[in-house]
Amino acid sequence: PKVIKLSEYKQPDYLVETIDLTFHLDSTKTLVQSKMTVSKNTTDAAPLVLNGEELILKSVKINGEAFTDYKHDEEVHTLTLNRVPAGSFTLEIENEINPEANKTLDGLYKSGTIFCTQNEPEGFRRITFYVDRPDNMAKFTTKIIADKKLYPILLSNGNPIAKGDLDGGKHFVTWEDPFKKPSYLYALVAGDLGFIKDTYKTTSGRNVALEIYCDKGNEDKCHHAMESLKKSMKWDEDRFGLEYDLDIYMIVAVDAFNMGAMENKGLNIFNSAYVLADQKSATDGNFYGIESVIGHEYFHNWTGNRITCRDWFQLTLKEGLTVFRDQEFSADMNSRSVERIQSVLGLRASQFAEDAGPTSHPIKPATYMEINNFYTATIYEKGAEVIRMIQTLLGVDGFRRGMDKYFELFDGQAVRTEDFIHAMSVANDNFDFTQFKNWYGQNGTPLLKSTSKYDEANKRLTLTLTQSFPANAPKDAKPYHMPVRVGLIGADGKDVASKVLELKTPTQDFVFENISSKPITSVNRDFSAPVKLTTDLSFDDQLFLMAHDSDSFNRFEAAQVVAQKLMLDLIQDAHAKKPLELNAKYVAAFGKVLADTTIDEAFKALSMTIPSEGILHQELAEIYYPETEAVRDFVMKTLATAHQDILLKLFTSIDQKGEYKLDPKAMGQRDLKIKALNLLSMVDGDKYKTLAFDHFKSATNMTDEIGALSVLINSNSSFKAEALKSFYTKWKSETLVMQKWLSVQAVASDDSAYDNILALEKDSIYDRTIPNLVRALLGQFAANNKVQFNHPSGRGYKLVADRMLELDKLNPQVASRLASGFKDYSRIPKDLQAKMKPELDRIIKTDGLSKNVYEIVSKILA
Ligand code: HT7
Ligand code: ZN
Repeated sequence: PKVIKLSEYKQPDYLVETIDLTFHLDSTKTLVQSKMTVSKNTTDAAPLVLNGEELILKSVKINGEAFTDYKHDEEVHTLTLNRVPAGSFTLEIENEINPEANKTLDGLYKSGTIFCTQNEPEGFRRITFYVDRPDNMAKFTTKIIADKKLYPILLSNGNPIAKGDLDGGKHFVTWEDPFKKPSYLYALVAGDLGFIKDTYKTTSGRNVALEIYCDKGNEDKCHHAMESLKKSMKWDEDRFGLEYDLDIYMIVAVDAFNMGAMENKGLNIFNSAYVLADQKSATDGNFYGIESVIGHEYFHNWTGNRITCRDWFQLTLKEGLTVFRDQEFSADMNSRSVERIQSVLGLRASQFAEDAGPTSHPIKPATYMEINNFYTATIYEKGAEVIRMIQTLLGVDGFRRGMDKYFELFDGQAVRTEDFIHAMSVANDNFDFTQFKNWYGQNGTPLLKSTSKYDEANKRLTLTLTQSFPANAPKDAKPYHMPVRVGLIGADGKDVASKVLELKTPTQDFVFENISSKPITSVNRDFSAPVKLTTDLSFDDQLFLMAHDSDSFNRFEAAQVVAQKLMLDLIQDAHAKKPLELNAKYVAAFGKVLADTTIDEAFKALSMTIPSEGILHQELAEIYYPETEAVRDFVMKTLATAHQDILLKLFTSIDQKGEYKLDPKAMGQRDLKIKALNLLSMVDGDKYKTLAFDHFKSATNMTDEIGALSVLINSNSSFKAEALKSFYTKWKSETLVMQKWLSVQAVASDDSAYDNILALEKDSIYDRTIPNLVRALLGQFAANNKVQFNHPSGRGYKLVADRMLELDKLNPQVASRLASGFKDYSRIPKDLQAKMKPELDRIIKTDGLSKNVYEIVSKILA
């Protein structure tokens, strides 16, 4: 496959200024008629090359006359028109598509009975021939013609401007989008949909109609999404002064969807998992996720749609910025400290692993084969951290000035990350971002070391910060400009100093004067820079931070640092077959956190979380899967056995009898109960497993129900089979709940997971054309069932390789994401490598492999 390079960017030779589309919808033979005004954008003698994939070309006309001087190359997916008129001209094309046969879920396809589209990044070329790139911005109108009974609701971007009945039981609706946009933001939906409606009045007094569409019967599950939408609209006005700009905002929920959601102008299309929720069928995590994704897509209206990307190398321009905005929104709507800890845990689990592995890339990559492979944790989550650092350097007000300047300079344009930085700089006295830009072009998680010296005689503390690069960073990597938030804490637990330091050189000393006694340093507070930090703090210093740090992130972090260090040592002991023993001071400190009545429930629940297997694996030169799992189990069992009384008290003292609430306190309480139950279930004997089964049976909400089921499975309880069966009987008609049921079984650590997966694939609730189901079963197995995926027989590798090859023929985006489990290849023990390598070879040698899978697997094998 061809490698696309940022350095070879060239403006389009032709631009489409307007496009009028007419769709004659039919499940297998949809006729698409497009009428465009096109103008030349270069002085070179260039033919007009349009993108087009899986399209049956019917006719071409230029300025109303039949045109035949073209070449349709179906191999390279282009339509080349030679000798087109020199000035502006109209181009009319008719083509046919087959939405029902389109299982890639890109372009126009059917999710059940609903017609819908997904065009980012390059789906529009599967609808009609077009200059399908984001720097081609055009005004769109859409006329949709369809059977009125089957498809009473016909939607597209913008405002409806005409509708009416037609012969043969058909009807039509015409939509006009007044804003110029790239084709990736184009959308169309048709179906017999249920809906809920509301309105929102903007600060300037405009009324906006809000509509959420779903499968009929699910309307009652759309209210949380609607509330989240209204909160998002208000928040963007309050925080960034940004109002919505159309008269109508629509969201459609569909089951067959490749990702979470899509920010099409005025007509968002969502994976139903990020819209539908009620107490009985959705967990607190689902409710939280819906609010955040609804916010994310809404915030794209300004950061992505009004100002879009010049090319796909700029993806983080809209995604990093919009993730930062949705994280800030979630922080304001919920608990800021819990939100920050959750985002950092997510970043470490996925982005740090990605950045250390074979597909490591900077937030602004220089090359790609398949752009769909670059919708990654790096572009999104590390991208958001880079934006957060800009805010930390400029301050919240300075950042807002920069955002205002960004819209003033670039509204309505397709721009680069450099343009964003330029706006931030000019709005802030030309702040110098020259060195900061290194964050955009260098891959690898930076390492930061902190040491300190206290000079008793001069009452001076010197903090030395040293930055360095990981082994996979570019050879000529340059130091980063990073904001490091630091606090100095006195013996009484109070801050004696706190500031943001700007580290620019490899090593820098920062001097604090008038420090009356030796303080404990708290470095990288609030995780101000996305780095791996090591410090000279002792075990006791960390315990002190755990108890006293005024920065909640570092209070949480101290417990993680301590646990991680102990667990990594224990993994080596386990590998050397030495007996395991857990540090008594740590056991006692853990108990103190449990007993501390000043900590709120949500924070306590987070503090009870010990480092995951994935996090521990990142620190191992050679990954020992069974030993890591055994050590985690040992630590949990030891902590639980030592503190069972207080854990039981935590579990029983939280009364859930009252009204079901979704506020941070109630969610924290449910989380704490499940975390306590999970630990208790590790204690020998059946007592607490019975408690878990009772909790499962008496659950009145999904957080408790699936939480308890997961505990029963993880502890391999004798109630497991009965619980799984009753859950299935109760929920088998609800696909979103069945996805949870599949996942808890896919990650089960015992040997049965493999056979269960084979059986579950045959169950009537499973459908391999629905990405959510594939991800719930195979995706969870490959990514999160480390021991069973890496089974010594190699059967886990073979199963996932088989499924990747089968799915690659249907949906390459889903297939390539399944490859993530193979990314540990270079660090697994030799005997496992000998099993994994033939599977990777088999994949890469397959004829007709997609470039999606080829790009990932070739990087793993490189
Ligand atoms: N901007 C969207 C990215 C996207 C996508 C969404 C749904 C299906 C396929 C997709 N490919 C890329 C999602 C977002 O970041 O908001
Ligand atoms: Zn996004």
